[in-house]
Amino acid sequence: MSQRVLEPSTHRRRTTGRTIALLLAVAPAALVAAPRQTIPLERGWQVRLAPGDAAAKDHPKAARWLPATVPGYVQTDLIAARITPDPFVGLNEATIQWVGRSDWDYRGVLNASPALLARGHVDLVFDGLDTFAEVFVNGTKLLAADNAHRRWRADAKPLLRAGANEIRIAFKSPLGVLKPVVAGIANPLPGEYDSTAGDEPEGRQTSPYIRKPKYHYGWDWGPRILNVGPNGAVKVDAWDDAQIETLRVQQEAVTPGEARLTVEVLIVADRAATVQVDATVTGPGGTPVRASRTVQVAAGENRVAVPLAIADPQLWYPAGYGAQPLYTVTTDVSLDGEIVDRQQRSTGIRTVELVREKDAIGRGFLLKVNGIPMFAKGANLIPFDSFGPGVTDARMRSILADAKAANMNMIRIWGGGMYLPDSFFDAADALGLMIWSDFMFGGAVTPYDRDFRETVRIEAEEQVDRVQAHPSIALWSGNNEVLSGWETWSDRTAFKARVGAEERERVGVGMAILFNQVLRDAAERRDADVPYWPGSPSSNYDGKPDQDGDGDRHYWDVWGGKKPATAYLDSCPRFMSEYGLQAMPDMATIARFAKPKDYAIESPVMKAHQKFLKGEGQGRLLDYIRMRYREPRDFADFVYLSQVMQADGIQLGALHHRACRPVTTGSLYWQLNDVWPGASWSSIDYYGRWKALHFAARRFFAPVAIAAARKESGSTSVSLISDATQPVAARWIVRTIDVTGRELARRENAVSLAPLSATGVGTFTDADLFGTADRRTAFAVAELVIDGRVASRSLVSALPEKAMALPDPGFVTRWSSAEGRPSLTITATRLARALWIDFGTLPVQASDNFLDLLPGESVTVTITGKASTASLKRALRLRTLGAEKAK
Ligand code: BMA
Repeated sequence: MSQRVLEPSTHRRRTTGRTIALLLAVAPAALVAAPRQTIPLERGWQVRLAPGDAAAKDHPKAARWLPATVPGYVQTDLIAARITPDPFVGLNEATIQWVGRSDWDYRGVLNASPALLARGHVDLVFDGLDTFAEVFVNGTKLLAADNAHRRWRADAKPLLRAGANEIRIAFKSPLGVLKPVVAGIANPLPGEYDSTAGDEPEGRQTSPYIRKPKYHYGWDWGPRILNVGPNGAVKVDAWDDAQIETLRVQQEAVTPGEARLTVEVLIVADRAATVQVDATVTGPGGTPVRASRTVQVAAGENRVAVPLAIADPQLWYPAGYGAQPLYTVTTDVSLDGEIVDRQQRSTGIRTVELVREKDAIGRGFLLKVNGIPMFAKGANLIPFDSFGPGVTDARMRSILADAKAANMNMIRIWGGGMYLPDSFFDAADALGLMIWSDFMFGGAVTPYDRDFRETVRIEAEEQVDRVQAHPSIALWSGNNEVLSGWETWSDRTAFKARVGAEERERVGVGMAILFNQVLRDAAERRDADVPYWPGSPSSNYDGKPDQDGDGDRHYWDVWGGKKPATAYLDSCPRFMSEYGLQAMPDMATIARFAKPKDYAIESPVMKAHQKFLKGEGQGRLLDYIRMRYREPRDFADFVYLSQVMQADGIQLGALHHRACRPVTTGSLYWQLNDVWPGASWSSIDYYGRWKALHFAARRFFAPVAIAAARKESGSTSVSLISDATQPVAARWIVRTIDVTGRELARRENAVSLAPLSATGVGTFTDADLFGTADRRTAFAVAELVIDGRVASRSLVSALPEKAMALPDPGFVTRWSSAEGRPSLTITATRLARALWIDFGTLPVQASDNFLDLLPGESVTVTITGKASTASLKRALRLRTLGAEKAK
């Protein structure tokens, strides 16, 4: 097969960098101070097993050159070429493991014109190489890479000739490189999850020693797929005398009358010269503000700061508090009157403060944006896919839009994944979502050697520089669970005992230097506008991590510790950054990876798609269902009940956290999304389908809400919650009704909801609420009424639903059409608890779902997705916790 030529791409796709290729098709030869030219190299790449790799015996087709997607992973190329089956289906995860254990060669051709070769520098830039790679140009080594979270750049000009040039990237298997290293270490560092593929001895993980997305090694919600390949864009970057390496935008001071910004460029110059830096900020109104500086630069790196003042700045607000106006910052660097480079950033003006006041309980964790105290409502984001580089901007945007639709205002990017592209932050900026951004450490204890610290420093500085202008970034955080793990996890306690005091000290101090100095410096110096937090959970080294009274908290006694969801009610943490319950995805999603014969709770396929305790999570799901609900009638009922259990449980926790304001200032449940189709804590599944939890979140995170939380002791507290910045006139009503709608008791009152607060209405015993009513059929209904409309409702029963006598709701349905979409009205004759409007395996979604309907109440939903009304009618099934309608 002949090699194809890499050519500048003509179609648009996501690039992770933000360099603007200046408007030149061909660089004119021998012109001094020509503009920088950036050419993406995306086309014509090929990949094959490295010659001599043992895998060729079993996979001979992989030994021949195959088309490769760049950026991308060899795994997805092999799936596309049908050399290895889709690992998301059935038990196929096992059959892709050989790929990450093999070495791979990529090749492509760079066609260099004389004009290109006349440039002062012709750099090859790799926005990502995952992970151990060597790059050769025409057979000569250009660079070696060993960190998938960094950018790699080298001047290839000395190796290039006019015409075709071969670019080869030789990737070594991450396991192949590190297993012998770890085998030689007496006490290897504790890592994350042990290999489920039998390719690493238990307790001897290689993952602590590599800078690669940690979830590739398998997580408790995702498969083990050790991806290999260029995970970022590959570019040619041609320039002569000077180029802009980074552009940062920093807020110096923001008042209602003026925002003072500093635009800082890092200029890399080839020689000493006089350069002019022009900065322009264009606001939402379109009027540009300009400032210039003429400076003398030396050969090498030069930082030039250009101060700018914007009169009457329009502030960026988180969703729910105001608009999201954005400003465009453009900088031009000129030499001898010619613009040689231009870079652009989109930014927003806002202030972010982390208030850590000491009080009787400990120390708070309150984010203030533009001076407004925030209650953070949201979820934790894991990577969008097992195969990161293939994720489109549209997919990222749609998950974030779904988060906002569920009244979230904050998303935490969890540290076991990868740094996300600018387009992710663009979407968050536009939607008004605050982003809590972990540095990429998933839980493993970190090495303390100098080289490791240095590569992390470079990685962190590059990543902060790249995205710091985005107003959505509200916090940088050092890691996920590394600090709390070091304190309490049993493997770490055993490690500390085993290695003795000196090594224990070295490891502990190494982590403190990394998270409290190296990463703190990278974040605070390069993004001084937002706070740095050394780890999630932590108390900023003021005390032990993961305390209720201080800092942020990951609470896993529910699910991990098997406690019932009511345990969420036992305390008011300062900021709950993780808590969660699992659920199955919908049958429509299950049908994508399983066959009807696999539709059993503990079938091998279902267990393979349940990563918690290697499949034991299925039993845990059943345990949680049995705590409160009926025994599943069949597999589809198990799926339904798992979602009801998850939604009810997280609702209880989230509303309790909101009711704990001002002690508690945030509630981020685990987890928003999935990397593949399977059972997990997500509220949106891999194919974007909302689980019951996501519909519930839209209600329990609504700006005003009523919380009625019953402890197992039998006392129910009722609270009114408002995120509004102004008082809201409302009425609360607590009624006791039976399942036929008979009202047994009623309490109510008019109130003015105080802004940004939670107010207790009262605590009621079961006797107060239910008196002598038959508790098998009685519910307390707490409602918040605003402008005559029920704005929020919570249902409470004295008995778990499994011990109640919930009737068949006696539904009446009516189909119509709204704006060209099928629309369904459902009326309940008797109380319907946890109604799920189910279309089986049809790929559709109802506009609302997981509803409680009181006797006589109706709901109308529209249906989106590909299915005729006739097939919708046929597939429709209305599931509830009540008795099934007699057939
Ligand atoms: C938390 C997270 C993840 C994990 C989740 C569920 O600790 O940080 O590492 O997936 O729990 O177990």
